[in-house]
Formats: sequence, structure tokens, C-alpha cells
Amino acid sequence: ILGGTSALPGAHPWMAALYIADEFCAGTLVSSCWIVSAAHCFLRNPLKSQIRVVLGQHSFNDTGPNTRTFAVQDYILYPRYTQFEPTLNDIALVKLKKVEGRCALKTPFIRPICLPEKDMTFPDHSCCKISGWGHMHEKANSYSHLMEGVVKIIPFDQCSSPDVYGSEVRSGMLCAGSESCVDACQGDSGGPLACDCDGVSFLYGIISWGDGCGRSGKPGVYTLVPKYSVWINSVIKKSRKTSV
Ligand code: 4AZ
Repeated sequence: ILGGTSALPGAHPWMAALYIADEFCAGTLVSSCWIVSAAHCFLRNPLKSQIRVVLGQHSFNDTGPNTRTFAVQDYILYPRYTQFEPTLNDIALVKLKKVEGRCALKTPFIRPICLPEKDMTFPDHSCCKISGWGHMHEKANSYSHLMEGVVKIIPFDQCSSPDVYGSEVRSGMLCAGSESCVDACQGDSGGPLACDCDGVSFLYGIISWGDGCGRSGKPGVYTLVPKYSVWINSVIKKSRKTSV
């Protein structure tokens, strides 16, 4: 995250750190066994056994009394996701492997975020929060402790104008940025854009892509989660019926 501030421990209890073979992505806990992340994080077809999910983490690569580490039972990319259009439908679900019959237990540092229903919309210019362990400058080469920042939802017509992203921005995406250059960067992918309604946080976007980080006129682009709510719920419900 560029231009943000340090998050207090426990401020984003749904944050998941995904160690995927030699890569790193973030994700968001949406129920005790399920993480929502970005499909592009799994483009190299990592083995499930090469993935670890850490919940309750504050500093990158650091476990402690408040963290829980999980192996992965399964990961599922959005059905129409393809490497030929890696920014389109950039959403994946990761199922945690149970330990003694359970996945994530709620603690002050671990708690799921609410999933929006398919028709939930936050208006243009709404303020939402991004968080992550990613680069703090476009040319950084290390990850950080958990950072957060506020970004505003940018009208779709503005983001898809020729001087911003043109036709690269498609339906199922949303743009958000800030005049003070708060933005997501490498390593933040898969993490949440969380928007509050009546004091409740919803996973409205997934950090996906952008032209560099914090460049003026080049906002971050996010997967628009409500467009995928029906798919997410169907995968989670199916798995309840078919697995233990
Ligand atoms: C990345 O490489 C990345 N500024 C994520 C978000 C943005 C840029 C790059 C948006 O994961």
C-alpha cells in the first residue's frame, strides 16, 4: 500500500496472507473455511501443498501468538477465468484445510468480513479502505507490516475514458483512487477493498491491477465482488453439501 498508514493489530481481522510457492498475495476471510482472493495469483498452477494461509498476521512473514496457519484443501478460479485475459474475472476462492474438524476460530485478530449481496452498490465517490503488506513504493523490493489507506470509488465512465484505462476496464471491475496517491501495489493483490455500510464492513472489491502504483490519473482497479456473489455463495454451499 502506498500513501497509507500502519494498521493497528486487529484492525482488519479478515486479512489473509497467502504464501503461494515463491509468490505472495493477500486474500480476505469470508467464512470460517473460505478466503476470497485474485485468480491471477494462481496463474502458475501452484500445487495446493505449496500454499500456506496465515490469518491474524501483522508483519509480513511473521507468525506469533495471534496468527493461525492453514494448509489449503482446494482452490477454485472463476470458471471463465483465463490467462489470456488475466485481469478479467480476477477472483478465486481458497478453501482452508480443517484442523481437528475446524477452520478459523474467531479471535480479536481473526474474523470474517461480510460478503455483499449481488445488488449491493456503493455510490461513486464513496470512501473505502484498502489494506495489505505490499510494496510501499512502486520500486520497492520488500513487503511491510500491515498498512491501510482510504480510496474513493471513481465513476466507471471516468475510469474507462481513453486517458485513463479505456476498454481495459470492463464490467465486473471498479476503479478507486485518491488525490493523495493512496494505492495498492505489488503484493497487495487479492486483498480487500472494504466499504462500510451502517458500521458493517463489506468486501466490495478485490485488489487486482493498475498501471504502476500511485501514478496520477492511473487509479487502482478492483474486481467488483457483488457481480460474483452468486458464484461465491454457490461454491461455498455446494462444498457444504459434498464435503465433510
Ligand atoms: C500488483 O502487482 C499490483 N496500483 C496490484 C495493484 C496495483 C498495481 C500492481 C494497483 O499486484
